[in-house]
Amino acid sequence: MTVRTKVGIVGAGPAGLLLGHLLNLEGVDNVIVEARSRDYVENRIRAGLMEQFATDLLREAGVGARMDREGLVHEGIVLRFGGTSHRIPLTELTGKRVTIYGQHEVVKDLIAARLEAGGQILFEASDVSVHDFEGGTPSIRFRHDGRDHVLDCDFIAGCDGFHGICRPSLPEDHLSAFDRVYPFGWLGILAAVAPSNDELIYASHENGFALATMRSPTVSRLYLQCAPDEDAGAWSDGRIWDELQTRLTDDSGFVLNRGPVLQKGVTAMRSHVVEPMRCGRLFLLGDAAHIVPPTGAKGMNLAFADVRVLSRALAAWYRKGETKGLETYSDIALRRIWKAERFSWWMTTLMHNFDTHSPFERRMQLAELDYLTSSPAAATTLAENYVGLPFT
Ligand code: RFL
Ligand code: PHB
Repeated sequence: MTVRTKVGIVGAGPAGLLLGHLLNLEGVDNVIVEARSRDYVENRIRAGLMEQFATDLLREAGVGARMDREGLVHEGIVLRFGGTSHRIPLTELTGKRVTIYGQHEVVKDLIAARLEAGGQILFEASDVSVHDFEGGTPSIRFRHDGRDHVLDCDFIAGCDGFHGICRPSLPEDHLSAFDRVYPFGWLGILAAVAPSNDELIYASHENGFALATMRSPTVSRLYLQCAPDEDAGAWSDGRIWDELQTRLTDDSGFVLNRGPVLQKGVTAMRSHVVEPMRCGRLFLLGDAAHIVPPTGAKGMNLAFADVRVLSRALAAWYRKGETKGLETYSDIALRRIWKAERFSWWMTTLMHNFDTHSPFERRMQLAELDYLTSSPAAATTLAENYVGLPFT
């Protein structure tokens, strides 16, 4: 079966769903093709922290109501090292706030808005492939409901994440890739227990990094630095809580709330960027083009930033035939991406233990943490990156 649309979107993660929604608001029809089921994408626990621009964008697009009711607004974070806690007052330093609201909740809200507006998402599509985007007649081919489909479109948006098919479909000599693989991962848990602190705690400890974050007033999310190929099954719940308590302890007698572990998993850490993020009529967005280690909480925020730039460019093309936005999409998006890549790499390098580090390098980390938490200029540098740099 052959269907025609203006923009064919591959992937119903945060990038694909928000792009589809913003294009609908501009009257640009689009179809989303997703490999997984609705249930799977709505329950995939990943990001939690949203920059102010991201919450503003969802609100302006009419999909922020539940986020405004249930999201937790934060005005600071805690850095913990050498047994002491130091608060970085994000809002005091930058005027901006960040919000804890699970990525899967954003995904649920965007799917609900699309289906309510009569839009479609083709879940559980298989054998998805992209064609003829270097010429003027792009198409997406896939199987759905036991039948072969062809989606003819003006443009293809590759929003299919790091393991998707869009990026590898580009001619090899078209892309330059930049990579850094870190020699550790994060063991993450979701637990049915109230967060132990109102604000996120980032801890740099001799045993390794730990992060205490949350999803709601009754659900905690916690992470431990571990080996990149760590077997999560080798960690009993008791061992995880004990190690979190060790790494998160400070001199005020901090005690971690413990509760039932709902989910457990290991995430590898890498930085990755491809340039350019366009090939003819195919555009790459979000994790399909770049990933960051989660330390700076930038992945979903960057995906939304790409969507903001491309949705405006496509709207201008359809409204006024303007090509400038499409031509500059990659350069504009990459300026923000590289700064977020730098920040995520820096914060990861600052807070984690590296096997290759000597005691000298550990002292350098501690000296930098001391500087960050005692100099308003240094704290502001961290804060303005953490809350999200302004759009240029
Ligand atoms: P996604 O979310 O990977 O979505 C891609 C979608 O494409 C589908 N797909 C295909 N569909 C059709 N055909 C194919 N061949 C396909 N192949 C794949 C997939 O099923 C999926 O539905 O990419 P997107 O939309 O670019 O969004 C990126 C974010 O998911 C990611 O950057 C964040 O989760 C990163 N991240 C964080 N980002 C933040 O901004 N703040 C955070 O606090 C934060 N914390 C995190 C994170 C990521 C983490 N993990 C697990 C990697 C914490 C963790 C632990
Ligand atoms: C999360 O809430 O999952 C989260 C928050 C901040 C990070 C990474 C993950 O830096």
